Amino acid sequence: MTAMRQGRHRHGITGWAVRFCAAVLPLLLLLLGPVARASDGYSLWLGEPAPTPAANRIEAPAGSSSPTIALAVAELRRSLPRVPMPVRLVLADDPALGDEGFGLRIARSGKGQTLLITARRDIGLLYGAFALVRHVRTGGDPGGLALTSRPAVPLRMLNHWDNIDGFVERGYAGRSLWDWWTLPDFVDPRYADYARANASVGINAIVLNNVNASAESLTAPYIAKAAALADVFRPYGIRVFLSARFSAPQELGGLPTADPRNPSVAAWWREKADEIYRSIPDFGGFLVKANSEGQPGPRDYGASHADGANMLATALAPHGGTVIWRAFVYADTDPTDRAKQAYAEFQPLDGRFADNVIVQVKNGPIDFQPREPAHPLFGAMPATRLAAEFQITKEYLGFATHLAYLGPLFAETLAAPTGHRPGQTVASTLSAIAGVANIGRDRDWTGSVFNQANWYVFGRLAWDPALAPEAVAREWIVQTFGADPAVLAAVTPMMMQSREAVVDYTGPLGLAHLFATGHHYGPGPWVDDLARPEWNPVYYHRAGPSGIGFDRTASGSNAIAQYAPTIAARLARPETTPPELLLWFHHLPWDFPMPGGGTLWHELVRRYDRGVATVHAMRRRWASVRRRIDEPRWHKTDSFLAIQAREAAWWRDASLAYWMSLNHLPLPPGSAAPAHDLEWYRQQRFPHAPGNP
Ligand code: BDP
Repeated sequence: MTAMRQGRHRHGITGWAVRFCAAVLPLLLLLLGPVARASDGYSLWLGEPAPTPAANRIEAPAGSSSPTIALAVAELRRSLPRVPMPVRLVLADDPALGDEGFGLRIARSGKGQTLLITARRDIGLLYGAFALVRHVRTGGDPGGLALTSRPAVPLRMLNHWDNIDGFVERGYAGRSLWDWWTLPDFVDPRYADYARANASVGINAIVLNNVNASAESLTAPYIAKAAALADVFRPYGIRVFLSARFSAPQELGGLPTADPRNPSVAAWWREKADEIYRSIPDFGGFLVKANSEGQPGPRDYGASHADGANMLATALAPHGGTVIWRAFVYADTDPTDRAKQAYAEFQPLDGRFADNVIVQVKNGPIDFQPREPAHPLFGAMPATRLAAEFQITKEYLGFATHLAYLGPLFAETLAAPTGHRPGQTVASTLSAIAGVANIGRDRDWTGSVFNQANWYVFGRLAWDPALAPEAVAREWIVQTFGADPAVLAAVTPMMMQSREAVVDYTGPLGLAHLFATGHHYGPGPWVDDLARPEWNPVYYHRAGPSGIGFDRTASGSNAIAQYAPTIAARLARPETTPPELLLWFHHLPWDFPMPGGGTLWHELVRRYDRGVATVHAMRRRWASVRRRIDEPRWHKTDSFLAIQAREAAWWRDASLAYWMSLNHLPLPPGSAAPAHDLEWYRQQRFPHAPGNP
């Protein structure tokens, strides 16, 4: 302010000219083109750097410097729109801010106002810088700022399912971002851009490799490659983890066993941990998928998951590392309901895991379906640290092509009451939140611009699970497409309705896992010939001439008994079960009367039709903003919505054709017949669908 005033006095005419241009130019630009600058999506929600650097005065903390502080200053210089006061970064020992939190406030003094970003540690200053930029870029008034913010959970992690050959399991955005071949010699500048995007939403941990891990990731050359990435990520507050194959002592160490109780196995892991920490002093630890879908694990030796996890935890403990042990287990040798198996195996181990073990539980009891009830383990292991695992990549929600904003899905689980303690939600039981990344080497990172919103909302909710998904959608829209109110008005409802649309056209009323085999692309509710019973969609829907749905009440698998009594009591009766989960918990006759007055069959059809109609509505809304969004992003999204409309109709038609072959009921009046007969849908083959290992 002071500098500007002096300038005006010294150069009277120029000053006027500058002020005139400053006032008129933005107006002119607005009139000239509602169409935003062409974007290939690379800059994500962070926006292109301002063409002329903003003239903000940024003051680094007196007497301290670090690479992280330098990044915070650089971020403010690059991205903060002009604010009418200097911005000062201050390190202050305020316990209210925690280790990663920050405060934003205005300090007034004789000389005027200063915008203060305060934090206890430099990473808090970087988070504060990103928060300030977000606040101003989304239209917030910097003058009224007075907030403190700290993350709800300490570990906010992305799990990459990236193989070392560059393939990404369930990845739909191209090859792996990590070029393992040229690492560590060539460090792609893109790695820093990736880290910056993560830091901007508070993600602070990255698992580099697939949970279906190759032991080779733990060899010296790959440790050196991981160390090069860790060096890039460190200033952004991000720690690197590796998925560890449980049988690595055999494969790499030549030991005859991987039994966790064998002293030479434990010694092998201790040495391996020491070796990793020599290269990556802040290594986060191991993520382990054990005894699940063919992966080796302690159960191979009659040892428990706790035995396996604790042995690794002992190896990491001297270095401050953590074991993230996945609870996603099910076995074909176990004839009980697959939805019950993780709880059955893990809940009895509560209290037996070491302090530096976190048990990572998928959001629902089956497998990342478009809708699942919350997993019964949340709240049921009070003496164990838990993580919730979400899938950001859309294996079951239309790959990269369907527009499905996952904020409502994430928030639904995080806000779900556990019933174990008054007021306890899933979010309040967590020590960590993990998301299976949707990121690859595509120029736009995630295969579509709208998939970027899922990366974004994952980070924002991991930081603060109480945020409303709609508010996060709005801030993402403004940062991604600009502040055009017409865009906000059209795109917000598109995003907010999109996940429910996918539920409607793939599996309404609590149906789940009806996907085609292997690649999970498209419908396959009729599949009944796979080796393991619980791989077959018919296992999940149990439809026949008289009804449909999985009875998980006391008369069936009694999975409901794994929930706290208050919740189990509600789920015990169809009348008190939320309609969205009806057929997840109940097997009901096709003519079961629904609350709205119609039959179950009619309600099912109505929802399939609603899903298809919502996608058409999304297309119309997108068409309405054609001239307001740059051509590359508008066009790609438009093409993808056309694919989604076609595939939504396919899902609806194939599913209805199949249900009708079982129940022989007519469609309700006004509902169109499927485009093809059932046989046609059954014959569709997609051997090259992406992401399939
Ligand atoms: C399933 C995926 C499979 C993963 C598995 C897991 O189909 O590719 O390996 O989850 O989470 O959803 O381990």
